[in-house]
Amino acid sequence: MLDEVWQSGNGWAQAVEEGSRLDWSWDGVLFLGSGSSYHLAQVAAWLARRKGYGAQALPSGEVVLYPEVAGKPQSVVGISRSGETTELFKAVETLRVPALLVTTNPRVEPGQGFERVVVLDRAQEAAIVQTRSFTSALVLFLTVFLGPEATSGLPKLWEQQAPALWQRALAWPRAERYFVLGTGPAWGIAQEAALKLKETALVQVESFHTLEFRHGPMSMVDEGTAVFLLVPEEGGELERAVGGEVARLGAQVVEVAYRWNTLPLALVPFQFLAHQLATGRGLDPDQPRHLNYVVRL
Ligand code: F1P
Repeated sequence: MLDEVWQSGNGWAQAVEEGSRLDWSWDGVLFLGSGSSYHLAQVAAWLARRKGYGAQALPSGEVVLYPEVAGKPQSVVGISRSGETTELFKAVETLRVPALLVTTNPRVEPGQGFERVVVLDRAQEAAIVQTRSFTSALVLFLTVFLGPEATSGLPKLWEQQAPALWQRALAWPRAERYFVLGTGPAWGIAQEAALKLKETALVQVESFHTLEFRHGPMSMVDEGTAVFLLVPEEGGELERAVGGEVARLGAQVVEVAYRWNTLPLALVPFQFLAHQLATGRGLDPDQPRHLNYVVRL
């Protein structure tokens, strides 16, 4: 896991190239995925909607169970690191609309409902938990919806900032309970950050939309709590106000500032923290409990 995170830059560079030449009609797209890939589907759908495209994201499993809730999408964009997750292929088979697959698996070819496949093979990983495959596919969608000018500098920024991001995670609080909060494009990132800590280090962690936190979950806050607040560099007053309130309730609050095009750099410290917490608890980050590389039904 850790070696693969350190080598994230190659996958990001490939994602900028692939994203720059990816032409797909984005209107009416249903983004599908499972686990980490569903979190990414939410970020991609948010970026597409912000550009004015009708787009939504659903867990592939939800479409397998209730295809009617998918409505009538113009097309599907499936996200699957392995390119083998059964739920995704069953969902696409059911919907029978044009479909594009984003994967890191070079053995996957068009077929099984997918007419196009984008392969980020430089982001392939052996570790069971997703790290650089997630951030690379994120760079792909940021390139598509923000433009290559917004992401072309990311691989270099990664090389420059990676050691400092490791140190940042080392300096982050250790607590009995963690919350990761985010809004807009960072809501999916908050869910992924929480999943990383959960599946790798088995810690008590949840993610919420920041402004939803007052509507109940804040009851859980006390001195034993650390709250990570993903907040846009510009603006973010409403989100920061939540940070102020939970700090007054005794929580350790960590602000993680981001711009839309630097979201991958906001997520990586959580991948480092997951590894640090796991090894700190005597767990093997490369052998997460009850988790397989591919979920086949
Ligand atoms: C999705 C996924 C991963 C999780 C584990 C099991 O896989 O849920 O998010 O970390 O590896 O599979 P994929 O469809 O993206 O390959």
